Amino acid sequence: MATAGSILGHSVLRREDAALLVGGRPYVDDLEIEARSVVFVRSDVPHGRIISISGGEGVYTAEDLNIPDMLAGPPAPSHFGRPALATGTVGYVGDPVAVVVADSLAEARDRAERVIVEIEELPGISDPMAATEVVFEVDPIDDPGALDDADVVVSFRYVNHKIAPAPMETNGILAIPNVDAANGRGRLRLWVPTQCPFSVQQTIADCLELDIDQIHVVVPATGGGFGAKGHAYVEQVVTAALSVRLGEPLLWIESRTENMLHMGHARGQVQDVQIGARADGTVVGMKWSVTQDAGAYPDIGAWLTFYTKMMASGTYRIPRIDFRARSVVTNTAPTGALRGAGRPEAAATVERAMDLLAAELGMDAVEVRRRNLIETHSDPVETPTGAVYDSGDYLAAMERAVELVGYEELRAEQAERRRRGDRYQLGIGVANYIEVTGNGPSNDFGSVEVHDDGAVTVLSGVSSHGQGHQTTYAQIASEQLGIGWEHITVVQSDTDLVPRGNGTYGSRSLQLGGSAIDRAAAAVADQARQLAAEHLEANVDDIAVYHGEGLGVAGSPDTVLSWQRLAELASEPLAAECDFDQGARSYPFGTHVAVVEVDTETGGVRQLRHLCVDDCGNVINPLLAEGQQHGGIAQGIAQALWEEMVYDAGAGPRTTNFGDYLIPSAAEFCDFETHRNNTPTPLNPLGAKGIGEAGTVGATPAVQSAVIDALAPYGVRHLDMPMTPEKVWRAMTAGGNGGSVSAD
Ligand code: MCN
Repeated sequence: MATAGSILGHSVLRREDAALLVGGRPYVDDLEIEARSVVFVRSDVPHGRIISISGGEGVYTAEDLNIPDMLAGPPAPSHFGRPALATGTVGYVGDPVAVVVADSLAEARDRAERVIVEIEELPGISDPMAATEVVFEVDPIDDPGALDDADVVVSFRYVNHKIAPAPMETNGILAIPNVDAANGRGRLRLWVPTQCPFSVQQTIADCLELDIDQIHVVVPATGGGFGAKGHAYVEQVVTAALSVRLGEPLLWIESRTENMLHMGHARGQVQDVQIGARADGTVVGMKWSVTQDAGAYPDIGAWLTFYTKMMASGTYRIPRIDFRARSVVTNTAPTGALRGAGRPEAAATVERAMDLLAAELGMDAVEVRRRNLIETHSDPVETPTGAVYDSGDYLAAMERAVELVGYEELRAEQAERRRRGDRYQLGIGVANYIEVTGNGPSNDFGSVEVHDDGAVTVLSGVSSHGQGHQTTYAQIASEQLGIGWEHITVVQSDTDLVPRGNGTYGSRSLQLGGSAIDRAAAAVADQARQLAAEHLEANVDDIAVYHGEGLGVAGSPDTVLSWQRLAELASEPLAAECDFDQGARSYPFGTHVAVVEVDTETGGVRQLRHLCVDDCGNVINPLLAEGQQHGGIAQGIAQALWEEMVYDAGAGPRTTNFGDYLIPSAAEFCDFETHRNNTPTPLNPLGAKGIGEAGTVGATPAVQSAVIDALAPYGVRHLDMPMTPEKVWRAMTAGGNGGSVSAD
């Protein structure tokens, strides 16, 4: 990507970090604005009928507030919705039932504890396979004969268990009203840690029946979202509504336990899958029957099976696929989006299928993959589930990964350890993945303006919450204008300062938001070129950008006009905006290899290596891209080995804090060996695909595969995640499968 003298492709240090480290950019709970506190009274039973709620000073119920049902927001189907506060019934532990306002957080908590909610308990369901209420079904692909040409068919059940987003900063909102409750005029200012300020603005305007321009959303520093802060939460709507009603600033900050109970959990799929192949390992087809746990109210997660279907053939030439998926209601927290959102659920299963097939045919796991990978392509390729892969070189990623990791040597060491009956058995897992990025609307907003002093302001419709957009977007504008990135201010995350945008999720921000800035900056550079040509009486084609100086005739540095001078000469501001529309999604891909050691006496798993070759096309900032690889890998490994949101059979939650829910620290991981290949996408001017979710899609199946591989001598072919020492030990000592696999 980088040309000589280009700033693109360079690891510019994150300019946002200094302020974050010294508290220069506050989080919502640190804003020094006087506000009363809001605390929610929540259901402590999984399912039941509300008989009564004791009121009292500062206590409000659904009846008092009368807020319309909240929609999960696009792209979820329009019939998805939930009441802001429970009405009639409660659906899960943590379901907000009433809200309390008091002068301090301590007082609000005390009062909330004194509210008596009488509930007649109903049976709670946590097992999606026992649930009967279906809220969504993807359009099925009916191909009953998908496996007809197979010599061998492997059938298995894959459980992709629920995990919690667990961002470091819990949820919250600060609402400052300046609205006349009598006539509804005025404005409401909201500080919300969110990925999507414009969608929060829209939802709150709808629920409060205010005009959209009466709502001003500002996103303060946000301590991670991971997909879960992609839409407004009921507590944010209620707090906003109450602040208008009471005419005073209100602050709601969630506790860690509330966050664990309430913030959209993820994955939660049970998949019954069959893969069929010829005796030489060539796959002929797959059949999928998916049950998605939607939780108590259908939210984004109920709809994400759409992506699982789209990605159901992975990186492979699978000519026939039969697919159906239904989303069912249980008495658990609503299922939401979490890093990967629907795609890890496909990749993990396709990779498991490849491993099971290899085991069934007695083939090497890499060899069976090699035989089935889609050929290198720079033109789009359509899969049987309707995904249109933009560009890819899957074999190159896999061959590079196995080469770098020393696959053959590792297999030899594994054989040696097996031969000598080593207490520590080696496991090697290789997983190819492909995922879809640039999700949601295929467009986003960017603008560039050069001021009189030659400084530049860039506006962006996406909203960074850890990804480092301040840095990459300055690089992109700098590249086009030749103005040092330190003179470029990037503004986002404020609905008053930025006219429109769709937010940050689905690894869309660079390819859509970044391309919008690239195009807007190119337009400004053109304006300046034109102006310089007129002023210098030169041909516009002869005008060149002099980095750090301005524009002048190519080869004649003494003609250079500084940006200040150009701004002075311009009759209109040097400015442009762009709603860049990519028109299609992009498909980054890669290969992850995990090497683990299983202690056969304890079942403990030790990671020895984790290596990846990710391909997200051109990279603007390798430092940031690598940071994303690291974060994603950590979350991906954590799902395979530790994290699980556990509910008991009656839907009582068991993992409600970081004592029970095993969120890892950096100390738990081996070093990550991150590599990248570069297959640019033709879809945008940067040639860039997303990297934000690569790790959660690729790392999980590699680690799962590695642990199962270590257990092969014990007759284990499959084991459900998370692969805790107890589960590993039981599978090993039982001498069989920790899950359900059969072949015919
Ligand atoms: N980048 C790059 N070259 C590429 C692709 C990306 O230099 N070819 C850079 C981008 O400029 C950006 C970063 O890498 O600074 C991520 O870009 P992108 O892949 O476009 O992803 P988004 O910015 O849209 O971020 C969303 C993605 C998602 S969907 C989740 S979930 C996630 C993630 O990012 N949540 C995160 N990473 C996170 N990182 C942090 N710290 N916190 C979260 O909540």
